[in-house]
This record gives sequence, C-alpha cells and structure tokens, in this order.
Amino acid sequence: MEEREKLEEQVSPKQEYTEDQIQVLEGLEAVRKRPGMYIGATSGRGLHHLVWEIVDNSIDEALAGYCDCITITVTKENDIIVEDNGRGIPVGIHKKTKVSTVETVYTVLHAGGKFGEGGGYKVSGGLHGVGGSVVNALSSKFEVWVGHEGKLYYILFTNGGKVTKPLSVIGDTDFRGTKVRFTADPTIFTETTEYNYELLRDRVRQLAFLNKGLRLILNDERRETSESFCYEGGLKQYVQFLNKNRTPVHSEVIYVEGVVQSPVEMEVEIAAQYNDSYQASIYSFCNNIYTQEGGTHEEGFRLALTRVINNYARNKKFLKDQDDNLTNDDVREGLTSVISVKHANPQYEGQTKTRLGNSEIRGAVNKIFSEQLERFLLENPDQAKLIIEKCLLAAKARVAAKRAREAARKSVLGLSTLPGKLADCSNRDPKLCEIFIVEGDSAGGSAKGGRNREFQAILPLRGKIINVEKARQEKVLDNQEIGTMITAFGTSFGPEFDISKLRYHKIIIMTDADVDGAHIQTLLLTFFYRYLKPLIENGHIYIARPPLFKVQQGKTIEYAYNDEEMNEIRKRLSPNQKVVIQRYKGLGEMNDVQLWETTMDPSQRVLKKVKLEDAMEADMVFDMLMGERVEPRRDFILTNAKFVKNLDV
Ligand code: 1YM
Repeated sequence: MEEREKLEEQVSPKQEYTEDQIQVLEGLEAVRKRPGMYIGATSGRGLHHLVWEIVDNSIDEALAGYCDCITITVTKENDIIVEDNGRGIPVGIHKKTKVSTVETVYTVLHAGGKFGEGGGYKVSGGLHGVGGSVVNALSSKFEVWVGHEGKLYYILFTNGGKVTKPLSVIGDTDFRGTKVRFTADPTIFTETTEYNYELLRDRVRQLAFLNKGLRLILNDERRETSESFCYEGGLKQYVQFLNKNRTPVHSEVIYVEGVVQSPVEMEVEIAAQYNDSYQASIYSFCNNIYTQEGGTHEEGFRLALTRVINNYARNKKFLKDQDDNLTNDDVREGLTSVISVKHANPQYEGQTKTRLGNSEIRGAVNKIFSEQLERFLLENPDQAKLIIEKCLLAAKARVAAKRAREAARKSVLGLSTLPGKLADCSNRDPKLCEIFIVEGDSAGGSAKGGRNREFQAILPLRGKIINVEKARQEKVLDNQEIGTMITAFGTSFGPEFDISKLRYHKIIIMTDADVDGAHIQTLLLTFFYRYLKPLIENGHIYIARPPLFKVQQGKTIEYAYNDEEMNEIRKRLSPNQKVVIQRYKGLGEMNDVQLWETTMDPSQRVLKKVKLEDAMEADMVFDMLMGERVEPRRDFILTNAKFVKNLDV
C-alpha cells in the first residue's frame, strides 16, 4: 500500500481558498503559535501526546466495535505510524467544509467525532480531546492512508497542516482501515523529537489491559523490536500484572463488570485482589484516561467495598456485636485494584483536571460493585475468609499504629528541637530556603562545606531509609531517618500534616549518580508519595543532578553530566595537550567547591522537579526493587533510573 504515485481520481474538488479554509489555516496556525495550550507542553511529554491523540481515534473505533487491532510503529527517523483495521475515516466530501472528511478531521480543530457520519462516538479518550488536527498542525509531514471498499486513498499535509496532495485514490488494496504517519515538527519540539520506548510501551500495555480483547502491537525500528499486547481477561490480568511481585492473600481476583443505563449509559469494570503489602494501590480510569486525583468512581467503589465487607463480616460472625465496623482504611490495606469506567460526557475537576466529577458515576459503580462483590464473597467462602481476616488484621494494626503515633509525637517527632545531624540555614523565610537530603556522611561533609549557609540546609542520611511499602506505619515512624526528615521539614504528617509549617520550599534529593543512588531516590520518593504527598503536589520536591565526569586540560576544568556532553567537551579541547578525565563514582569524591559549582549553585545546577506521576511510578515499581532476586532488580534499576533523567518526559 505504499504506491503513492498513481493519481487515479481526484476525490477533492480543486482547492481554492474559501472562507472556511482560511479559518482552518488560522486555526492550525493558532495551535502552532501556542502549542502548550493544546498539548500541555512541547517537551518530551508533549511529543508523546501526539502519539496518543492519533491512537485515541483508533481506540474509539475499537470501542465502537469496528476494530480489533492497532499497530504503532516508531521508525528509524523517529516518525510515528499508527494503523488500525477499522472502517477507515470517511472519504466522501464533507457537507460543511466542502472538502474530504479525512481532510476535515485533520484540519478542523475539535472535529473529532462531531463529523461522524453515523452520529459520532459514544466515548472519546483523547487526553485533551483535541484530536488529530492538532497533531497535524504540529507535524512537518503528515500522511493518511484509508483503505475503503478495495480502494486505497491518500492525503499528504506538510508544514503544519497545509494540504499538499488532497485526498485521492492511489490504487487498489486489501487493506481496510486507517493509517497515519507523521513527523513531529522539530521547530516546535525543540527539546527532543526522540520517542522513549518504555514510555510508549507502558501506555500501550495499559491500553491493552483497559480494552480487553483489543490487540495493540508496538514496533520500534530503531531497536528492531516488536511487542504485541492483548488481554482477554482485561483488568483481571492488569491486577495480576500489578501484583506479580507481591504475594496475593487469596488466589481468585475479584472481577466485576456491568452497564448501567440510567440516567445515561455507563460501563463499569473493576478488578481487585488483596496482597501482603500494607498499602493500597488503587488506580482508576475514565475513558482510558488515568484519573490521578480519583473522583466519583473511586468514591462509589470505596462506599461499596466498606459496606459489603462489613455486612459480610457481621453476617458470618467475623465481627462480633461489640466490635466496631472496619474502616475504609482497614478494607483497603494491601488492596490492588483497577477501576475503569466509560462515560459519554465525563466532567473532570481538580488541580490537574484528573478528578472525575460526574455524580451519577458514584451510584453506578456503587451498585455494580456492591452486587457483584457480595455475590463473589457468598460464592467463594474460602476466598472471603482470607479477605476478611486480612481486613481484621489491618484494623488491629490501625489501633496499634495510633498508639505508636501518639508515642512518636511525644518522642522524636514531638521534639521542638531540630535534629542534630541537620546543618540548618540562617534565613527563616521558607520561600527562599532549601534543604538538601544527602546520602552518606562524606557527601554530607562536602555539602556542608560547599553550601551557601544563608539559605541552604543539609541533612545527611545514614544508609538507606526504610521501605515504606513493606512496613506498617508504626515501624515507619520508628525509623530514625524518617523521623529526622519530618522534624526538619516542620510539617508533621498524617492528619496533622500542615503545609504552612514547611520550613523549606525546595527539598532537594542529592544522591550519587549510580544504581544505589537511584535506589535511594526511589525509596525517598515512595516515602514522600505515601506520607507527605502534598509536598509533591505542590512542587516542593526536587532531584539534584550531579555531574558524571570532570574533564581537565591544564587549568581549564569542565563538568559533563552524561557521555555525550563529555565527548563534546573533548572535541572542543586542544588536541595537543593532555586531557584528564575523572569519572565521579560518588558525591563524596567532589570537594566542597566542586560540589557547590556543579550541583548546588542555583545559577549553575540542574534540578529536576518531581511530578506526582514520577513518584507514583516509583511507588508502583517499588516491590520489584525490593524483591529478593538481585538480578532483575539490578536491570530494573538501571533501566528505570532513567525515570529520573526523563522526569520531563
Ligand atoms: C490511525 C488513526 O483515525 N481511525 C478511524 C477514525 C475514524 C473512523 C474510523 C470512523 C468513525 C466514524 C465513522 C464515526 C474517524 N472518523 C471521523 C469522522 N485511526 C483512525 N477509524 N466511520 C469511520 O465516528 O461515525 C473522525 S475519526 F468524523 F470522520 F467520522
């Protein structure tokens, strides 16, 4: 289907600039002027959005029941090709725009399903709902092939959506569906136009879990790999995947699905399984979009879970008359769950517009999950027994933890004096102050020597901090390093957390640039995520990036933060004089002045702000890091330490 030459039939009438088309060009130009408004950013993150905008159209076609396979290819040149076996975008002339519907879809902003000939889609998954035209506007080349009734149609846009070859038939074909190929415009995506394989793979796999039976294939011609994802079990397999490094408390995954018709049609799918961790891992989605801030679907789930488990526990006499009910937290401990709803008109709220707001969804999820969870417990008494016992244990632990917290407040955390290891700064305005969390005493020493003591505080950590995933709250709070951090930050934690008491507006994690450093970062991020989440949400957590090499020639010293930079520096230096390259194995190898110059000086350093997704990712992958088997752990850290490098992706 690559034979583009033959122009058999002009489908589109001769192009002349009508009022409509001028508007179209102005629309696409607006996208190019302010891309951030449409795709959030022009960083790596924005670049990847382009892929999902196109894939979303294919997913919609799958949701409508016409497509069961979607292939995504990253070419050697970092072009993206998305192909599906759906009906193909309609090829006829569009009534309003007077040009082909294919052209309309990719040139009219927000065209999407509104132009559908059969009434558009039920649900649409696009993150920003902006659709293909935005991708076209931000591409230097954008091509579409549609296979329809034996004919292959082709249209070419260049230069941000300018029609260069209008839609025409270029030959016969067996292909049925839509194929899009685009080149992200390097003048817009100035940071990078290189796709991150892991990022694509994770989302593609997630989409496969969320849309059971749909096959998604990811090819990467750069690395010559192809991975295919298709899960007949849908969310049930997703939960098993999430739990694969944990020990399940019961063998059977709770799996629920249903449709509610009133007041509007809503689809609900939920899977859940308890495991030996002490934390809840509950992920919710609406129309395939991750709802990070939760919302009404999670509320409906929580209501149902707590009520049904309590009822069952009472009826079966696990709870005696004098016993208190299990709390929301008791029934969530160690629960891994994925909640997915599909709704034609989702309302998003919250700081990042990722909290689902539709109140009718609360009722729908509550109803479907209540009925089917109750049935599951009654039909599987052995599974039910294991679940209830786990919840009862959590309740006992909760009471113990409360006592421990009270004791902790009275001891370490309650002390108004700051921890002895902390080298505090002299300024008292938190907005100006920073605290460096430094691994190891020797690095701590250099940091103390190098810092600007007016606004930079140093807190050295001795060894590794406790894994908060694997320990109950009372143990976590008992941990010296954790206690010291909380006291130094000044915010307290849990119900007493108070961000207005934060003593430093920048909390900077500074570790070695190696596997252990990445590991400590992960531990810290997980701790912040689980215990001090608002610090991440409000953008107070940062990661420092120390250099990897010192390149010296005579008196000139330069620092390189990766291999490429090092090679560039070498090229710049004179070939006649000796070059000394030192690879830093740890922060401790730098003296005070070097550490200040390379990593701490606000006018020179590179800081990465931690986003909630990064911390969540750290949290999700955590068990693997902590697993008993060393080898996968090592590999994993090495690949995923990248998440630190790619925080902006
Ligand atoms: C690789 C990207 O865009 N597939 C795709 C898009 C559409 C259809 C099928 C489709 C939808 C409808 C009817 C309908 C789109 N059509 C439109 C519009 N893959 C990809 N596959 N027939 C075909 O919604 O009724 C927009 S997207 F508006 F033209 F109908």
